[in-house]
Amino acid sequence: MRRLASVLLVFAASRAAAQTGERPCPAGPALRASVSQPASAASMPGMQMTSSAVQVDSARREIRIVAGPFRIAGMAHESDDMMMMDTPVLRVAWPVNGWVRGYSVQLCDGDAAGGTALAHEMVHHVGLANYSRRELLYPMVERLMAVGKETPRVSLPGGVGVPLARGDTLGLYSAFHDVDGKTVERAYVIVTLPWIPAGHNHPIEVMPFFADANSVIGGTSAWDLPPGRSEKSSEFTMPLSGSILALGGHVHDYARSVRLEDAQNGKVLVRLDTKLTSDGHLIALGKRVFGFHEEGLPLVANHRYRVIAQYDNPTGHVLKQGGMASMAGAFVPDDVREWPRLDPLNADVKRDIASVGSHDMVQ
Ligand SMILES: [Cu+2]
Repeated sequence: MRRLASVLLVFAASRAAAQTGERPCPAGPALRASVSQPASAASMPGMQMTSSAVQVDSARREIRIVAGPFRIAGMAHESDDMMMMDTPVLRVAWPVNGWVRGYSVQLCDGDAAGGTALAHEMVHHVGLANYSRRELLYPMVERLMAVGKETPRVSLPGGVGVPLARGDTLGLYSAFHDVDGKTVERAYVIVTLPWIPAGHNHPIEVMPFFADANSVIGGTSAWDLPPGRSEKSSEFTMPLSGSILALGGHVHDYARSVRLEDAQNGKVLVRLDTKLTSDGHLIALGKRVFGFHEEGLPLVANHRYRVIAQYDNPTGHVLKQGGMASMAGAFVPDDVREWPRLDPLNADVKRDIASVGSHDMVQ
């Protein structure tokens, strides 16, 4: 439960919006045929291995990643606790030069004769890591986009895109759970990424921004939440200058706010407040859009900043791993060539790569 895996989740579209324009699921046989089997499966007749395929739809300007089959086992639910099934990370080579401007996820039944969508509630989260680029602030691979059941689609404003190059390596990770105890033998995930091809109008180039109040590489960034009022903060130094165009975040129950401060003079730059139930459970965390076609919030190279979370735990006892807080959004670097390089030999980066998918989740 590390973080809000996607950064661009701040632009997550509503469920209603996500349903319009969605393409129907392909029929089961077409789905099964679209994902070729890895060579290792040949030695096991009748056995189907989970794999993935990338399709380029130039007419619609969409890249589709099809992955499967996944078996989603029905479980007897004795409590509300969700039994989650994590899938292995599937590596995918990005096929085109250009900019990604959104992300949506469908779950389809590979055993249906016709095209049949499975309940979106079965998707706990589906995300993409980018092994070819570093996070801005941490020695970690970029978490490009992710969605969960509450947010089936991410959509950037028109004329805005995240750059990806042909040959970039992405990792698809996901987690599912059953609905009503029913087992699905062969589910397929289709991730659709609308893209702006290189050579067309150059969009405003945005990059994911992520800052954690308790950054832990390769493990969970949750902490044990003490009773009463408390704060958790961590500082970072900007590696390059640029501006934040939009900022959201992720917190847990009993959080009051998360804010970004100038660590050198204590000035509050952005503060996101929570909406809580009367007993302190999280309803929503605010977000802030500075605007895409106007000035964003400037952050300056080599300057120190701080992320601070405020909590008020009314339960009277320590909540194990109860605290979590991060801010995530879209960032425009002044000069993208100054983006910090990913060093695959760095111990932190190695630890992070080994943990992709296991601590990333949307909720
Ligand atoms: Cu969390």
